[in-house]
Amino acid sequence: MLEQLEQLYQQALAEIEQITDAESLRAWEIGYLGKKGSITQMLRSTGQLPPEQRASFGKRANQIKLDLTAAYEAREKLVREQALARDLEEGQVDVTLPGRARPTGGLHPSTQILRQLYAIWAEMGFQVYRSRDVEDDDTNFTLLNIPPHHPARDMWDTFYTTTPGVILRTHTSPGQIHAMRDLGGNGTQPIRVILPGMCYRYEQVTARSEMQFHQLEGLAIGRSIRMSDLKGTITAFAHRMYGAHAAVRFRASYFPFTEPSMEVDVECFLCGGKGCRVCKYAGWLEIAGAGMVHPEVLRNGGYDPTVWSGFAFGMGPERMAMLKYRISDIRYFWQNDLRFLEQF
Ligand code: FA5
Repeated sequence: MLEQLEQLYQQALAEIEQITDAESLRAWEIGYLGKKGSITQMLRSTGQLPPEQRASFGKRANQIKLDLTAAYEAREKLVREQALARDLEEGQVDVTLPGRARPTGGLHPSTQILRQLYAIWAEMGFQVYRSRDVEDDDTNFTLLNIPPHHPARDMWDTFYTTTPGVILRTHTSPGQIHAMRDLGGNGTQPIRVILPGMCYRYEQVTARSEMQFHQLEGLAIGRSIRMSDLKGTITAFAHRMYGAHAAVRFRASYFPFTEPSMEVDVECFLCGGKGCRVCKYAGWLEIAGAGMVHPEVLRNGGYDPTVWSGFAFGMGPERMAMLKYRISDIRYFWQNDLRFLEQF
Protein backbone atom coordinates (compact mmCIF):
# COMPACT_ATOMS: atom_id res chain seq x y z
CA MET A 1 0.00 0.00 0.00
CA LEU A 2 2.88 2.31 0.74
CA GLU A 3 4.19 1.66 -2.75
CA GLN A 4 0.80 2.51 -4.18
CA LEU A 5 0.78 5.71 -2.16
CA GLU A 6 4.23 6.73 -3.41
CA GLN A 7 3.10 6.04 -6.98
CA LEU A 8 -0.01 8.15 -6.56
CA TYR A 9 2.12 10.89 -5.12
CA GLN A 10 4.49 10.90 -8.10
CA GLN A 11 1.58 10.77 -10.52
CA ALA A 12 -0.14 13.70 -8.81
CA LEU A 13 3.06 15.77 -8.93
CA ALA A 14 3.60 14.98 -12.60
CA GLU A 15 0.01 15.89 -13.49
CA ILE A 16 -0.06 19.18 -11.64
CA GLU A 17 3.08 20.30 -13.47
CA GLN A 18 1.10 20.19 -16.73
CA ILE A 19 -1.92 22.11 -15.50
CA THR A 20 -2.36 25.65 -16.88
CA ASP A 21 -6.04 26.43 -16.23
CA ALA A 22 -8.20 26.82 -13.15
CA GLU A 23 -10.74 24.21 -14.21
CA SER A 24 -8.24 21.34 -14.59
CA LEU A 25 -6.62 22.41 -11.34
CA ARG A 26 -9.94 22.14 -9.54
CA ALA A 27 -10.50 18.69 -11.05
CA TRP A 28 -7.02 17.66 -9.90
CA GLU A 29 -7.73 18.83 -6.36
CA ILE A 30 -11.01 16.93 -6.20
CA GLY A 31 -9.38 13.85 -7.71
CA TYR A 32 -6.53 13.62 -5.17
CA LEU A 33 -7.36 15.70 -2.11
CA GLY A 34 -11.18 15.97 -2.17
CA LYS A 35 -13.43 14.02 0.21
CA LYS A 36 -13.43 11.10 -2.19
CA GLY A 37 -9.99 11.87 -3.61
CA SER A 38 -7.50 9.00 -3.94
CA ILE A 39 -5.04 10.31 -1.31
CA THR A 40 -7.89 10.93 1.12
CA GLN A 41 -9.19 7.41 0.51
CA MET A 42 -5.74 5.99 1.21
CA LEU A 43 -5.50 7.89 4.47
CA ARG A 44 -8.90 6.54 5.46
CA SER A 45 -7.83 2.95 4.79
CA THR A 46 -4.88 3.18 7.20
CA GLY A 47 -6.95 1.12 9.64
CA GLN A 48 -6.91 -1.90 7.32
CA LEU A 49 -3.12 -2.18 7.58
CA PRO A 50 -1.41 -4.46 10.07
CA PRO A 51 -1.00 -2.47 13.30
CA GLU A 52 2.82 -2.19 13.06
CA GLN A 53 2.61 -0.47 9.64
CA ARG A 54 -0.15 1.95 10.51
CA ALA A 55 1.97 4.63 12.20
CA SER A 56 4.63 4.95 9.49
CA PHE A 57 2.05 4.73 6.70
CA GLY A 58 -0.15 7.35 8.34
CA LYS A 59 2.81 9.66 8.85
CA ARG A 60 3.90 9.35 5.24
CA ALA A 61 0.38 9.74 3.91
CA ASN A 62 -0.14 12.91 5.95
CA GLN A 63 3.17 14.30 4.72
CA ILE A 64 2.18 13.57 1.13
CA LYS A 65 -1.16 15.25 1.68
CA LEU A 66 0.62 18.36 3.01
CA ASP A 67 3.07 18.34 0.09
CA LEU A 68 0.31 18.01 -2.46
CA THR A 69 -1.72 20.75 -0.77
CA ALA A 70 1.33 23.04 -0.95
CA ALA A 71 1.84 22.07 -4.62
CA TYR A 72 -1.81 22.85 -5.26
CA GLU A 73 -1.57 26.28 -3.64
CA ALA A 74 1.59 27.17 -5.56
CA ARG A 75 0.04 26.05 -8.82
CA GLU A 76 -3.16 27.94 -8.13
CA LYS A 77 -1.20 31.14 -7.66
CA LEU A 78 0.69 30.57 -10.88
CA VAL A 79 -2.47 29.82 -12.86
CA ARG A 80 -4.15 32.96 -11.49
CA GLU A 81 -1.15 35.11 -12.45
CA GLN A 82 -1.03 33.62 -15.92
CA ALA A 83 -4.76 34.28 -16.39
CA LEU A 84 -4.32 37.87 -15.30
CA ALA A 85 -1.38 38.37 -17.63
CA ARG A 86 -3.44 36.90 -20.48
CA ASP A 87 -6.36 39.22 -19.71
CA LEU A 88 -4.13 42.26 -19.64
CA GLU A 89 -2.53 41.25 -22.90
CA GLU A 90 -5.87 40.76 -24.64
CA GLY A 91 -7.56 43.88 -23.33
CA GLN A 92 -4.50 46.04 -23.64
CA VAL A 93 -5.07 49.76 -24.30
CA ASP A 94 -2.79 51.43 -26.79
CA VAL A 95 -2.34 54.83 -25.23
CA THR A 96 -0.62 56.17 -28.33
CA LEU A 97 -3.78 55.81 -30.44
CA PRO A 98 -5.74 59.06 -30.95
CA GLY A 99 -8.76 59.28 -28.63
CA ARG A 100 -12.35 59.27 -29.80
CA ALA A 101 -13.47 62.88 -30.02
CA ARG A 102 -16.50 63.76 -27.91
CA PRO A 103 -18.85 66.18 -29.56
CA THR A 104 -19.19 69.25 -27.35
CA GLY A 105 -21.53 72.19 -27.67
CA GLY A 106 -20.31 75.75 -27.90
CA LEU A 107 -21.67 79.18 -27.20
CA HIS A 108 -23.55 80.87 -30.01
CA PRO A 109 -21.61 83.85 -31.42
CA SER A 110 -24.39 86.19 -30.22
CA THR A 111 -24.08 84.81 -26.68
CA GLN A 112 -20.32 85.23 -26.84
CA ILE A 113 -20.52 88.86 -27.89
CA LEU A 114 -23.29 89.57 -25.37
CA ARG A 115 -21.19 88.12 -22.55
CA GLN A 116 -18.27 90.25 -23.63
CA LEU A 117 -20.54 93.30 -23.54
CA TYR A 118 -21.92 92.38 -20.09
CA ALA A 119 -18.37 92.08 -18.75
CA ILE A 120 -17.32 95.48 -20.09
CA TRP A 121 -20.44 97.26 -18.89
CA ALA A 122 -20.28 95.53 -15.50
CA GLU A 123 -16.75 96.84 -15.11
CA MET A 124 -18.16 100.31 -15.73
CA GLY A 125 -20.88 99.87 -13.09
CA PHE A 126 -23.87 98.87 -15.24
CA GLN A 127 -26.13 96.07 -14.02
CA VAL A 128 -28.23 93.86 -16.30
CA TYR A 129 -31.96 94.57 -16.24
CA ARG A 130 -34.18 92.15 -18.14
CA SER A 131 -37.32 93.39 -19.79
CA ARG A 132 -40.06 91.57 -21.70
CA ASP A 133 -40.10 90.47 -25.37
CA VAL A 134 -43.86 90.88 -25.69
CA GLU A 135 -44.79 94.51 -25.12
CA ASP A 136 -47.78 96.76 -25.28
CA ASP A 137 -47.97 99.37 -27.96
CA ASP A 138 -47.93 102.13 -25.33
CA THR A 139 -44.59 101.20 -23.82
CA ASN A 140 -42.92 100.35 -27.12
CA PHE A 141 -44.02 103.65 -28.69
CA THR A 142 -46.29 106.14 -26.93
CA LEU A 143 -44.40 106.38 -23.64
CA LEU A 144 -41.22 106.77 -25.68
CA ASN A 145 -42.65 109.92 -27.18
CA ILE A 146 -43.96 108.24 -30.32
CA PRO A 147 -47.75 108.74 -30.16
CA PRO A 148 -50.09 106.84 -32.52
CA HIS A 149 -49.93 108.15 -36.07
CA HIS A 150 -46.57 109.81 -35.41
CA PRO A 151 -44.56 109.40 -38.63
CA ALA A 152 -41.59 108.13 -36.59
CA ARG A 153 -43.46 104.85 -36.10
CA ASP A 154 -42.39 104.07 -39.64
CA MET A 155 -38.85 103.66 -38.30
CA TRP A 156 -39.92 100.37 -36.67
CA ASP A 157 -41.91 97.88 -38.75
CA THR A 158 -43.90 96.03 -36.15
CA PHE A 159 -45.15 92.48 -35.57
CA TYR A 160 -48.66 92.77 -34.12
CA THR A 161 -50.39 89.97 -32.22
CA THR A 162 -54.07 89.11 -32.52
CA THR A 163 -54.61 90.88 -29.17
CA PRO A 164 -55.11 94.60 -29.86
CA GLY A 165 -52.30 96.70 -28.40
CA VAL A 166 -49.97 93.73 -27.79
CA ILE A 167 -46.89 93.59 -30.01
CA LEU A 168 -43.40 92.10 -30.14
CA ARG A 169 -40.94 94.76 -29.06
CA THR A 170 -39.22 96.40 -32.01
CA HIS A 171 -36.32 97.63 -29.87
CA THR A 172 -35.12 97.36 -26.26
CA SER A 173 -35.97 101.01 -25.52
CA PRO A 174 -39.37 100.22 -23.88
CA GLY A 175 -37.22 98.57 -21.20
CA GLN A 176 -36.18 102.13 -20.23
CA ILE A 177 -39.73 102.79 -19.04
CA HIS A 178 -39.88 99.51 -17.09
CA ALA A 179 -36.46 100.11 -15.51
CA MET A 180 -37.33 103.69 -14.47
CA ARG A 181 -40.67 102.67 -12.99
CA ASP A 182 -39.26 99.56 -11.36
CA LEU A 183 -35.94 100.83 -10.01
CA GLY A 184 -36.52 104.58 -9.81
CA GLY A 185 -38.40 104.67 -6.49
CA ASN A 186 -40.97 107.12 -7.93
CA GLY A 187 -38.30 109.24 -9.49
CA THR A 188 -36.00 109.40 -6.47
CA GLN A 189 -33.21 106.96 -7.33
CA PRO A 190 -30.37 107.12 -9.85
CA ILE A 191 -30.15 104.24 -12.34
CA ARG A 192 -27.33 102.64 -14.28
CA VAL A 193 -28.37 99.55 -16.24
CA ILE A 194 -27.96 97.70 -19.50
CA LEU A 195 -30.98 95.98 -21.03
CA PRO A 196 -30.13 93.13 -23.40
CA GLY A 197 -32.77 91.25 -25.34
CA MET A 198 -34.25 90.01 -28.57
CA CYS A 199 -36.10 92.47 -30.81
CA TYR A 200 -38.47 91.75 -33.67
CA ARG A 201 -39.17 93.74 -36.80
CA TYR A 202 -41.38 92.99 -39.77
CA GLU A 203 -38.55 93.83 -42.10
CA GLN A 204 -37.20 92.72 -45.40
CA VAL A 205 -34.53 90.15 -44.48
CA THR A 206 -31.21 91.05 -46.09
CA ALA A 207 -27.53 90.35 -45.49
CA ARG A 208 -27.50 93.12 -42.84
CA SER A 209 -31.04 92.94 -41.43
CA GLU A 210 -32.90 90.10 -39.77
CA MET A 211 -36.51 89.89 -38.52
CA GLN A 212 -35.17 89.05 -35.07
CA PHE A 213 -31.95 90.32 -33.57
CA HIS A 214 -30.52 91.34 -30.21
CA GLN A 215 -30.10 94.83 -28.93
CA LEU A 216 -28.25 96.00 -25.89
CA GLU A 217 -29.78 99.12 -24.42
CA GLY A 218 -28.03 101.27 -21.87
CA LEU A 219 -29.66 103.73 -19.46
CA ALA A 220 -28.16 106.08 -16.90
CA ILE A 221 -30.34 108.46 -14.84
CA GLY A 222 -28.96 110.95 -12.36
CA ARG A 223 -29.26 114.50 -11.10
CA SER A 224 -26.62 116.05 -13.27
CA ILE A 225 -25.93 113.73 -16.18
CA ARG A 226 -24.76 115.62 -19.24
CA MET A 227 -23.96 114.94 -22.85
CA SER A 228 -20.26 114.84 -21.90
CA ASP A 229 -21.03 111.85 -19.62
CA LEU A 230 -22.62 110.03 -22.54
CA LYS A 231 -19.70 110.76 -24.82
CA GLY A 232 -17.13 109.83 -22.18
CA THR A 233 -18.92 106.60 -21.27
CA ILE A 234 -19.34 105.48 -24.87
CA THR A 235 -15.70 106.34 -25.61
CA ALA A 236 -14.51 104.36 -22.57
CA PHE A 237 -16.63 101.43 -23.75
CA ALA A 238 -15.21 101.61 -27.29
CA HIS A 239 -11.66 101.64 -25.93
CA ARG A 240 -12.34 98.48 -23.90
CA MET A 241 -14.08 96.80 -26.81
CA TYR A 242 -11.91 97.84 -29.73
CA GLY A 243 -8.60 98.88 -28.18
CA ALA A 244 -7.24 101.87 -26.30
CA HIS A 245 -6.54 103.87 -29.43
CA ALA A 246 -9.86 103.36 -31.25
CA ALA A 247 -11.19 106.75 -32.34
CA VAL A 248 -14.89 107.44 -31.74
CA ARG A 249 -17.10 109.95 -33.49
CA PHE A 250 -20.62 111.20 -32.81
CA ARG A 251 -23.01 112.16 -35.59
CA ALA A 252 -26.24 114.07 -35.09
CA SER A 253 -29.28 111.88 -35.67
CA TYR A 254 -32.91 111.59 -34.66
CA PHE A 255 -34.77 109.37 -32.20
CA PRO A 256 -38.07 110.60 -30.71
CA PHE A 257 -37.06 109.40 -27.20
CA THR A 258 -33.73 111.23 -26.98
CA GLU A 259 -32.88 114.89 -27.40
CA PRO A 260 -30.32 115.51 -28.70
CA SER A 261 -29.87 112.22 -30.54
CA MET A 262 -26.82 110.86 -32.24
CA GLU A 263 -25.25 107.91 -33.90
CA VAL A 264 -21.94 106.56 -32.65
CA ASP A 265 -19.19 105.45 -35.04
CA VAL A 266 -15.91 103.81 -34.17
CA GLU A 267 -12.87 104.00 -36.39
CA CYS A 268 -12.87 100.87 -38.57
CA PHE A 269 -10.74 98.39 -36.65
CA LEU A 270 -10.16 96.28 -39.73
CA CYS A 271 -8.42 98.93 -41.81
CA GLY A 272 -7.51 101.39 -39.06
CA GLY A 273 -9.62 104.09 -40.71
CA LYS A 274 -7.93 103.93 -44.10
CA GLY A 275 -11.03 102.55 -45.79
CA CYS A 276 -11.93 98.96 -46.71
CA ARG A 277 -14.81 96.85 -48.02
CA VAL A 278 -16.26 96.31 -44.53
CA CYS A 279 -16.52 100.00 -43.69
CA LYS A 280 -17.49 100.72 -47.30
CA TYR A 281 -14.36 102.86 -47.60
CA ALA A 282 -15.70 105.32 -45.02
CA GLY A 283 -13.10 104.44 -42.38
CA TRP A 284 -15.87 104.37 -39.72
CA LEU A 285 -18.30 101.73 -38.43
CA GLU A 286 -21.61 102.53 -36.76
CA ILE A 287 -21.92 100.87 -33.34
CA ALA A 288 -24.86 102.53 -31.58
CA GLY A 289 -27.73 104.94 -31.52
CA ALA A 290 -27.72 107.19 -28.47
CA GLY A 291 -28.82 110.44 -26.90
CA MET A 292 -29.99 112.32 -23.82
CA VAL A 293 -33.25 110.88 -22.47
CA HIS A 294 -36.12 113.09 -23.67
CA PRO A 295 -37.90 115.03 -20.85
CA GLU A 296 -41.19 113.44 -21.86
CA VAL A 297 -39.69 109.96 -21.43
CA LEU A 298 -38.22 110.92 -18.03
CA ARG A 299 -41.67 112.09 -16.97
CA ASN A 300 -43.24 108.84 -18.19
CA GLY A 301 -40.70 106.96 -16.10
CA GLY A 302 -41.69 108.93 -12.99
CA TYR A 303 -38.84 111.47 -12.91
CA ASP A 304 -39.04 115.25 -12.77
CA PRO A 305 -37.08 116.38 -15.84
CA THR A 306 -36.24 119.73 -14.24
CA VAL A 307 -34.21 117.84 -11.60
CA TRP A 308 -33.21 114.58 -13.28
CA SER A 309 -31.50 113.88 -16.58
CA GLY A 310 -30.02 110.85 -18.25
CA PHE A 311 -28.54 109.25 -21.30
CA ALA A 312 -29.46 106.13 -23.26
CA PHE A 313 -27.93 104.13 -26.05
CA GLY A 314 -28.80 101.06 -28.11
CA MET A 315 -26.33 98.79 -29.84
CA GLY A 316 -26.69 95.74 -32.10
CA PRO A 317 -24.67 92.71 -30.90
CA GLU A 318 -25.14 90.73 -34.14
CA ARG A 319 -23.80 93.61 -36.20
CA MET A 320 -20.88 93.84 -33.77
CA ALA A 321 -20.24 90.09 -34.05
CA MET A 322 -20.39 90.36 -37.85
CA LEU A 323 -17.65 92.95 -37.77
CA LYS A 324 -15.56 91.11 -35.21
CA TYR A 325 -15.69 87.73 -36.93
CA ARG A 326 -16.12 89.13 -40.47
CA ILE A 327 -19.46 87.38 -40.99
CA SER A 328 -20.77 88.47 -44.34
CA ASP A 329 -24.47 87.67 -43.86
CA ILE A 330 -26.66 88.10 -40.75
CA ARG A 331 -28.95 85.28 -41.92
CA TYR A 332 -26.36 82.72 -40.76
CA PHE A 333 -27.12 83.56 -37.11
CA TRP A 334 -30.49 81.80 -36.84
CA GLN A 335 -30.18 79.17 -39.55
CA ASN A 336 -28.68 76.69 -37.06
CA ASP A 337 -26.21 75.43 -39.62
CA LEU A 338 -23.53 73.62 -37.62
CA ARG A 339 -20.90 74.41 -40.25
CA PHE A 340 -21.36 78.06 -39.29
CA LEU A 341 -21.85 77.61 -35.55
CA GLU A 342 -18.84 75.30 -35.11
CA GLN A 343 -16.51 78.08 -36.20
CA PHE A 344 -16.98 79.97 -32.94
C1 FA5 B 1 -33.08 101.83 -32.14
O1 FA5 B 1 -33.73 100.77 -32.18
C2 FA5 B 1 -33.07 102.69 -30.92
N1 FA5 B 1 -33.99 102.17 -29.94
C3 FA5 B 1 -31.66 102.77 -30.37
C4 FA5 B 1 -31.52 103.83 -29.31
C5 FA5 B 1 -31.61 103.49 -27.99
C6 FA5 B 1 -31.30 105.17 -29.64
C7 FA5 B 1 -31.50 104.46 -26.99
C8 FA5 B 1 -31.17 106.15 -28.68
C9 FA5 B 1 -31.27 105.79 -27.35
P1 FA5 B 1 -32.01 101.42 -34.47
O2 FA5 B 1 -33.27 101.12 -35.18
O3 FA5 B 1 -30.97 102.19 -35.21
O4 FA5 B 1 -32.25 102.21 -33.12
O5 FA5 B 1 -31.36 100.06 -33.97
C10 FA5 B 1 -30.24 100.02 -33.10
C11 FA5 B 1 -29.28 98.92 -33.52
O6 FA5 B 1 -29.95 97.68 -33.62
C12 FA5 B 1 -28.70 99.15 -34.93
O7 FA5 B 1 -27.57 99.94 -34.88
C13 FA5 B 1 -28.33 97.73 -35.32
O8 FA5 B 1 -27.09 97.37 -34.80
C14 FA5 B 1 -29.40 96.90 -34.66
N2 FA5 B 1 -30.46 96.58 -35.63
C15 FA5 B 1 -31.51 97.32 -36.02
N3 FA5 B 1 -32.24 96.68 -36.93
C16 FA5 B 1 -31.66 95.48 -37.14
C17 FA5 B 1 -31.95 94.34 -37.94
N4 FA5 B 1 -33.02 94.28 -38.71
N5 FA5 B 1 -31.09 93.28 -37.90
C18 FA5 B 1 -30.02 93.32 -37.09
N6 FA5 B 1 -29.70 94.32 -36.30
C19 FA5 B 1 -30.50 95.42 -36.31
